[in-house]
Amino acid sequence: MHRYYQPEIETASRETIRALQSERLVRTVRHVYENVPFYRAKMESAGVTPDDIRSVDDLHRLPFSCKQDLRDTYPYGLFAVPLKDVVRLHASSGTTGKQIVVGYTRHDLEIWSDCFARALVAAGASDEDIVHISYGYGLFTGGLGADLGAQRIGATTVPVSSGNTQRQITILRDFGSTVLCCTPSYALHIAEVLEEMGLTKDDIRLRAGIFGAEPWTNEMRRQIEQKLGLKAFDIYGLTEIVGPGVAFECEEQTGMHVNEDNFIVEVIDPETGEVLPEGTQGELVFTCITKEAFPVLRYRTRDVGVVSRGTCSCGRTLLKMTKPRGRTDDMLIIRGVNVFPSQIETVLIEKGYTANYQIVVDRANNTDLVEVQVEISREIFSDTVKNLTKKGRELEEALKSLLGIAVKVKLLEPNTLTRSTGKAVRVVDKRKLLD
Ligand code: DLL
Repeated sequence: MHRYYQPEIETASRETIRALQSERLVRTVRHVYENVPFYRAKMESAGVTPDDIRSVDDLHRLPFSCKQDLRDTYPYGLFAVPLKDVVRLHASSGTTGKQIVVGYTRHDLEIWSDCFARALVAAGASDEDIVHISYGYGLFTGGLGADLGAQRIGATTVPVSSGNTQRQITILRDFGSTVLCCTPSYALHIAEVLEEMGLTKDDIRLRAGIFGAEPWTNEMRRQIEQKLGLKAFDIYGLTEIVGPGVAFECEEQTGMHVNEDNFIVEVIDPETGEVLPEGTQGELVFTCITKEAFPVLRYRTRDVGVVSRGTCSCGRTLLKMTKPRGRTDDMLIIRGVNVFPSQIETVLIEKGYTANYQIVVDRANNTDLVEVQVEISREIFSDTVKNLTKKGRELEEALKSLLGIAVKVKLLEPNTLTRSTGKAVRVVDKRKLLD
């Protein structure tokens, strides 16, 4: 069994990585400047040209990019190659109804495969393994990203996708899967259904799990490990950068190694944009330096974390980031799906409801539950129960079709929700997501 997938990178010296980063950054900046009018305009207004970027030390001179830029250029405005060279699209929710769209060339998919392959090998996987993938397949990057990595290392890939937990367990048991890839909350749910089916971890053969796409605590890790009889590894990523595999955890389980040969990470003060020294908490910002189709420059993730470059007992020299400790915006992650309160508000207003609403998020049986509570006018409230139920259902349907996940609606009498004297409290999150 191999310890590293690409030791020449994963254990490279600081100088080697920096030289590689500098060379690739220079090339990428020129590539986007020449091919993406948006970046050219942004750089011009910041007074920077590709000639000013000669090494990683010049990175801070480049302007930031953010989710709004992806929405403004929807769908293909940030692509740096002709569409005929793009072999795959993925998408994720934006802050309003509009999705954000990203593209990959064949070469980009190769890079992504390598990134996920590193995560699998770090979790002890090899071509001897059967990798069961329950991340959703489709426009979400989880399923197909894990799939690329599993095939890359020559493992036997089981592309189950999400849903139907009993069937998942039958497959885990009958196929003898050894590695599980899914969201951590779904892993716990699988553990629960396993128990309900009268089975235990001894009835399955899982050894390792690669879990990410949402915040999870070390307490959850302990539960998953104990109930499923595996070692649980964290994995981080976001659609805009590549999908899962931007950073991955090793056996030390104390943070995730960033794939620095492909992505340069910076930590900034979210208020001022100032770059913070290593070891200081701030907003994570990534620059893609190897992608062809969709290389974002200094992308503000809104994820809050810390990066550090200590020595790791696994021997990897790639710097490590902590689990994201929160967000600088109000994005919620519900069953692995990104949801913005503004998306919900848009639907409410479109459907003629008041803006007096609250989103209550909770977790029961390891599944996230959302209830949208909204006040209705007195006339509507005095309608028949039958009509009210119908109205509630219609709203649930509209929300589901926009968000892609089911939420519950509760229609309230006027003036039921507590009014705030400052900012309205839109979200009540009762889940415990941080250690
Ligand atoms: O969630 C990609 C992914 C798929 C990562 C499978 C890991 C595994 P998005 O849907 O674009 O992409 O959501 C990205 O999810 O900005 C974080 O806020 C959050 N997130 C991702 N991984 C983790 C993690 C995928 N390990 C957003 N811990 C990011 C905490 C995570 N939050």
